[in-house]
Amino acid sequence: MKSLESVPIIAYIGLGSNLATPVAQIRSARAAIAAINGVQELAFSGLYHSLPMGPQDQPDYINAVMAIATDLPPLDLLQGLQKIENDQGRVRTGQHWGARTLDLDILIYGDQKIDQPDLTVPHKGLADRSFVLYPLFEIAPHLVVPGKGRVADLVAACPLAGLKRLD
Ligand code: ROI
Repeated sequence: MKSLESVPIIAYIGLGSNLATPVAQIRSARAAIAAINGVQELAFSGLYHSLPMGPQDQPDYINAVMAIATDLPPLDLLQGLQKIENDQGRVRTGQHWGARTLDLDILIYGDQKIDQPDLTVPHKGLADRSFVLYPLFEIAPHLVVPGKGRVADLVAACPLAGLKRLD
């Protein structure tokens, strides 16, 4: 019998960038995520243009959401994503909610709730971020977010806040 260890988990990754040609950052991150050992791309949302949440003296963002199947444990997946952020030139200035070349967040990891110093899943800000919910709804309209309810209901309760899908 197949061991449960080897059954892949479906996870959702949030991608965001507002520096150094954001559209190119997101496209190259998509390819890099799909190339991680133990990760398979399942779906990728459209690209969305969004106004900065947090300090307003920074450029607008490009956001997207990617669905993957993975047999990596969550912290290994996180490590793979952080390596991609660093490889694409992310500089950690220490400024809270400042501009970034690339931000990769594990939004959802199967049906798991994870509360660790380096990782909270589902992502804390998920329910009030239009730039996460709308692309997530686009690729997973029937999804139930562990502990937060149906993505369709979360989207219905979340104003667009200037979010626009690019063609
Ligand atoms: N604002 C937008 N629009 N998109 C993001 O990806 C994003 N990421 C962040 C903060 C600084 C909170 N603001 C954002 O980390």
